[in-house]
Amino acid sequence: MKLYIANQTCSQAVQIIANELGLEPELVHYNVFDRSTSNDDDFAKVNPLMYVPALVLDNDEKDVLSETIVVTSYLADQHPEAGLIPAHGTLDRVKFDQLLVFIATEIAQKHIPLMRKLLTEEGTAWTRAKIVAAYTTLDDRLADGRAFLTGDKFTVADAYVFATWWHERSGAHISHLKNLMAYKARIDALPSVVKALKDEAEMFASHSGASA
Ligand SMILES: N[C@@H](CCC(=O)N[C@@H](CS)C(=O)NCC(=O)O)C(=O)O
Repeated sequence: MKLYIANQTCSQAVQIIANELGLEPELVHYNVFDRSTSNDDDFAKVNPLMYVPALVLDNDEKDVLSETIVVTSYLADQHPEAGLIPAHGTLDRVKFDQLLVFIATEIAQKHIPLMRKLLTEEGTAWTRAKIVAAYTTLDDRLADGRAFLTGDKFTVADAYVFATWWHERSGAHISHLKNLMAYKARIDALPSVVKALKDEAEMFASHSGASA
């Protein structure tokens, strides 16, 4: 498999899940600013919307999967024994998918116009308040002492929250959410996360060096 990633973006979620599963996709770095790739692939042909993550499968069709929650869920579903996602067809899975869509729409995608400073003053305040409200619901979930969002097991949802931890860049203040902060520190220490950040930094450095 070939995984297209970009520096400090949601593609970290896929790297982390791949690491949890012991998979070793070939990593390709995509520079979101100059649109180059570390191996000179034309990224527009991989994903016409020019978004990472994009995962090229090893099947005959070389299918390309995009959408962070789809790519991470796909990998986790291929390895049910790892317990990174509940089984399809169960109420637990429906509730889990509900959480993933919530993270995608209420956190990840709400950060982006803030980070890019695209909003009016009123839009900025409104969007930041939505993000803080969303993180507060995650903090509430963790209030019963569970280690991760759905229990004591790290899952796809936790990888996604980690990969979209952009509140400092978007100016949303959440440091008062103590359960969430302790949870983030737990995720920081996971070997799958440490490896993802190291691999990402190496890819970014070598691609930046090559195009400088
Ligand atoms: N709907 C996509 C959006 C992914 C997305 O926003 N990717 C960002 C990085 S987190 C990106 O590739 N941005 C490049 C750009 O906007 O040019 C998903 O959920 O995976």
